[in-house]
Amino acid sequence: MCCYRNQVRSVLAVLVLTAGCSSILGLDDDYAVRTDAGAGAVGAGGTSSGGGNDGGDAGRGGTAAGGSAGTGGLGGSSSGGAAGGGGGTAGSGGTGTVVVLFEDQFESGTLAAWTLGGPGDPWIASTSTPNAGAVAGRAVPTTTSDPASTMEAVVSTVGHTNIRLEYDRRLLGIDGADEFRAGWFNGVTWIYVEETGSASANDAAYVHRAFSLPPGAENEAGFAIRFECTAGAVSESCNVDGVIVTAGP
Ligand SMILES: [Ca+2]
Repeated sequence: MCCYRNQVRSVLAVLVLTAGCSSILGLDDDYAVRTDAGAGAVGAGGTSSGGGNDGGDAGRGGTAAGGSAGTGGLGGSSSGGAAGGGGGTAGSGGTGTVVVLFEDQFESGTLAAWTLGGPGDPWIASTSTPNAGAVAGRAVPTTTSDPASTMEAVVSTVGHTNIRLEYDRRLLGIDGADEFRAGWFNGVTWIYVEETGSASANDAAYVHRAFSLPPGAENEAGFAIRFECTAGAVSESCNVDGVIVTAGP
């Protein structure tokens, strides 16, 4: 009798322990314990209102047979921080403006802006054959020692791009033995945009010339422009007016 009663007590003790401490049975706290209705617990919703966090995981269904799936957690509040501002608009290319780096219309009546060279008679500021205004640059070299008469001007293009050279010229009586040349200096060598070579020229009026110079003309402290005239007769001349060097856009 006593042994039978002891066995009963032992079984009851196990049942009491089992009912009083679920952790002993290894139940995961994340799992909703099956309720009377058999429904899974509701997952916790995201609570952060700062970042609009994702909602909590869906609740897991009860593990016991018959338990239904838990209801998904509520989404986090969307009243969190606003989306970051968009990147600034990229600067546009800018239309830019043309900058005049050098201009001589010769109306001052001098060639102060120029450096003159021989051996021919030098270029002068002359009223005999102007284009715009009353004065132009004019050379009557009276020698065919090439180049006979030169005038050049240094025009720094540092900080500038898209260099352009324009001028008007009128060549009178230039024949095969004569020469007119216009050019620019890239810091190392002269590059000519126009030269008559063995051709003749006898302009009835001024001819406008405009040249967009290559990148070698850009950002060059030693950039310079130059006009050369070579002609033997007193009736032969080179006439230049409206010399302009511009940069950009
Ligand atoms: Ca002029």
